[in-house]
Amino acid sequence: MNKLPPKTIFITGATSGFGKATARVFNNNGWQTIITGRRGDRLETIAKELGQNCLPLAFDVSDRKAVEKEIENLPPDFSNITVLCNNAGLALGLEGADKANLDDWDEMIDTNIKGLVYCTRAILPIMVNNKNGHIINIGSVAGSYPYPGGNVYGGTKAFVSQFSLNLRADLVEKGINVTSIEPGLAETEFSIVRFKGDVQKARKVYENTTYIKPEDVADTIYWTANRPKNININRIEIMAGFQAFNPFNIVKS
Ligand code: NDP
Ligand code: 8X3
Repeated sequence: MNKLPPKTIFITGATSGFGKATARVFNNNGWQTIITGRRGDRLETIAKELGQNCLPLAFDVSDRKAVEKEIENLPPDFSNITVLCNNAGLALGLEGADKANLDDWDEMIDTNIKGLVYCTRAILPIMVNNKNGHIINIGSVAGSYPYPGGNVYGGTKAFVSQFSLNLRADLVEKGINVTSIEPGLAETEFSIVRFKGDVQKARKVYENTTYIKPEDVADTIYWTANRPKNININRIEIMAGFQAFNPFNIVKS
């Protein structure tokens, strides 16, 4: 009997955190794994660890032409993408809106919104042609619950959540599933990036608490990608066991 061809996942932001853990889970389960990010040296190291079923592609998701070129030039063995995991993203700064750096806002919008949209649009024709595929977008609890300093970061993640639902509305008749996975506090390089390399400040975020591990998110992505076709998981929100909601901030004079 002929064996089914291996499935292929395309993961953005696989040089660290959720993306790297996700690459490991899928690859260990026999999936062909396309790992992407800007740091090519890291991609090479991960590709060496994962072996021949892994294809590293170094590019910036916010560079529309680069995204289109990389996807147009996928080697035939890796071109039948089954799952696109739009994970690349970042928060920059935690200043209030009146003090925030506009360049940081631009970069978050360019990466978390435009990058995600570019990758989605470039890969969709492959899925539509195959009448099969699953887009798994990484949002955040910050897209549903505001917090001081979350401003544009939270806004970009609200976009991810709503864009995912609208994508699903467009793609339901084409056999393509769409899911938005929305985690809370997780220890990755996220806070080091947010605080521009200040490791001490980043470490404080995770002090004396229990947070989500990158492997927890990777397992959730793997579970989502392996549901039977008669269901679509629209949205999953995950918080750390010791994270919950704040009361409203009522300012009294
Ligand atoms: P990390 O900083 O550990 O990983 C972010 C990844 O995104 C890196 O691989 C980075 O690769 C990649 N990336 C960033 N900018 C670009 C770009 N312009 N082009 C290509 N790749 C890029 O953080 P996380 O793993 O935590 O973050 C992954 C996703 O999860 C993000 O979308 C984040 O917003 C979201 N999230 C994180 C939470 C957390 O608490 N950690 C909670 C909820 C959601 P490189 O620098 O090599 O380009
Ligand atoms: C990352 C989680 O709460 O730091 O998206 O914004 S949070």
